Amino acid sequence: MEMTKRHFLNKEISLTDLLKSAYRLMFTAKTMTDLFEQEKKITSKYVHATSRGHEAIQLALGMQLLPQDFVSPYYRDDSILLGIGITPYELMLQLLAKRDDPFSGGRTYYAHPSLRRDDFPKIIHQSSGTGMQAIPTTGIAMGMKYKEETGIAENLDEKPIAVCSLGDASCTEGEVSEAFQMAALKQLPILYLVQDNEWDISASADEIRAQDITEYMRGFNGIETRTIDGTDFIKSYETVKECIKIIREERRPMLIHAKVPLLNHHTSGVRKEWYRDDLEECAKNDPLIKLRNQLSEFSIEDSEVETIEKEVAALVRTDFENAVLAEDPKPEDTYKHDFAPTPITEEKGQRSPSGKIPTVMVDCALFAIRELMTKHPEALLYGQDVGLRLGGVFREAITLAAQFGEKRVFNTPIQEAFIVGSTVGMSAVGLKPIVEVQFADYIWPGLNQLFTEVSRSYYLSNGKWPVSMILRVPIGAYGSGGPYHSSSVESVLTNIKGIKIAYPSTGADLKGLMKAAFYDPNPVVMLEHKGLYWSKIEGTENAKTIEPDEEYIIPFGKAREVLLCENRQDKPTLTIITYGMGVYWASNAAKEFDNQIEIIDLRTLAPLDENRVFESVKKHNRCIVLTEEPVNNSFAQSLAARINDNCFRYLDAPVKVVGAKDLPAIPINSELEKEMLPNTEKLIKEIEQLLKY
Ligand SMILES: Cc1ncc(C[n+]2csc(CCOP(=O)(O)OP(=O)(O)O)c2C)c(N)n1
Ligand SMILES: [Mg+2]
Repeated sequence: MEMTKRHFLNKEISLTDLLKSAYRLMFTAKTMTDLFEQEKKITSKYVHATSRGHEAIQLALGMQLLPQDFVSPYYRDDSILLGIGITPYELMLQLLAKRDDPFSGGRTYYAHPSLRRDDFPKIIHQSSGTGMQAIPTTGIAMGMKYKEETGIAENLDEKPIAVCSLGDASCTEGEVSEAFQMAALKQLPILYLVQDNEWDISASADEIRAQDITEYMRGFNGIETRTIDGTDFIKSYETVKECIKIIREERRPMLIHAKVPLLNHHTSGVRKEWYRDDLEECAKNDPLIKLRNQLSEFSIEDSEVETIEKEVAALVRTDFENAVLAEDPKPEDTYKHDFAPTPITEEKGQRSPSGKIPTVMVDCALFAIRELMTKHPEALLYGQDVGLRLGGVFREAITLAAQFGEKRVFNTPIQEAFIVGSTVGMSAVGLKPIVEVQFADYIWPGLNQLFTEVSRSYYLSNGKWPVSMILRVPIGAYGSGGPYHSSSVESVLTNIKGIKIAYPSTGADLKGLMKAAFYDPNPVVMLEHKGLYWSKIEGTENAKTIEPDEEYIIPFGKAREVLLCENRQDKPTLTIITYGMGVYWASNAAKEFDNQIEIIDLRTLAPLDENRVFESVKKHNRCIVLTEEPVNNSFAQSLAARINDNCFRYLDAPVKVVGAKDLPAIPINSELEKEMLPNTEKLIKEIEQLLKY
């Protein structure tokens, strides 16, 4: 079968040739479904779902996409993949989680693609979370539009589009409506394809939705909808063609609501015979039978059809046998592509250039971003209230919109999921999004995207799609901010593998690390303590530093020596390992002791400068890990465990973790807040205890 996608993109193709090509592919999809069922013993090792019933609309789409397009198929979309030119053999390599699975190298399930080949449409990493592709894919469309509007788009005859495929039930999810909102608001070049089989595993449409997607779309001004029979290949092809043309030319969103029957199991693990009572009815609506009849209507000979079927059957069988024999990944492959290599490995530039006056931390960040945006047209900043009027609730982005314009610095709706998840798509089209959530307390609605999509993209696409983004997060307690404007969240973040996390405690570090974050191909969260932004709290004056020069950059994973002291014979000494506000509690507490305290500021929590930490602990034999978070199950506690593991023989006392009280929230009343949080006085007592040990 030498049917490549170029056949479909050849505009001269006759309708009969198109139908024959489509039939070949549709018959391939069916033959694969049947074979996977027959070979259950082998194929059931890993779960899979197939497109049976949905093939016509899927092929109609896949066959019309261009290499500059992006498509996000969901787990039932193996016919989209066949339609863009992926072979059964390649699909089966993923089915069996083999080493050469072109999508993930055996890391993820069947029909969870990611593709970055020059002559194919592009596919960013696809997760299993239903509906979760909506935001990243809408981010792609937002990136395409940004590039066009700022004059940095590639010059192509036909402009690229993004396509997001969704199951009907996934459209009830909140994140999907965030994506629709943004596509409608910004008029983005995206096609949403909703395949409506009226099933949500075993829950039926009447149980889970108040309206279908056609009705729902009436609430989104500016997304035009086509409602069609998705089992009719010709109708589907024409509708897709019309929509793609509109999107390519008019740069606005469209939605196709395709009604389809689900003919196969929900997945190989959740089987139709357990609960389906509509199978006979659905079988009457089989797109393959319809297409077969259309071939006859267009006078294509039975013998020709039979030849296609025979060729397909032979190919699918051979591909399967070869896929079964293909090698598995090697154990060492497990470790590849956790992070893309960063070019920033050394501290460079001038940290304290002469002739400058100290600058507050919030401005050091602002100046870093200003320098980056001046140099890099691909850099942009968005989030709540960062636009022209306010420049962020902490004025951390003030002047940026005025300087760079409202295309490059703009307000978003209150959509933390969109703010975080859209960076996946923006990064895929070559942009460098700098985004922010307003307070760490409001990172939670964005956390799903950070975990499910952003953090795993590089690893699960086997190194194809790093997500290069910066997420700025104002964090920490500051003057009675109360329970929803004071929280610390680093323990949750450090549990997400695949992201880097900085937590600088001075302006110079914030600027240097912001630069490193920008040039890092991986996702970075910048935790910026609100209480340090202006050094207004007594004892935090040193957060205000000389602003480093433009070249200044600090690699991640290098701690800062805040205060050094010698190991003494006459008196015990100890080291405090800390970050953020802890640096100032420690610095102020150290003044009460006679050269007995060393302070190490981690600066980045992931990666972590373990060596510097262990070195300091081994020198002083006593250690406090100091955090603003409640102690139990915290990042700090886990670091203490690592210190124990690595420095046990050197310790003269248990590693002590000092932090906030284990309570659900930080109360607003200043006395209660003080009671809950650590401070210099409380730390002094802990140090005294440990020195006596
Ligand atoms: C966020 C999330 N919740 C639950 C699931 C489990 N799950 C997998 S498929 C599915 C039903 C999805 O239905 P629909 O979107 O209509 O697609 P269909 O399978 O019908 O094609 C559910 C609930 C999931 N994958 N992701
Ligand atoms: Mg469904």
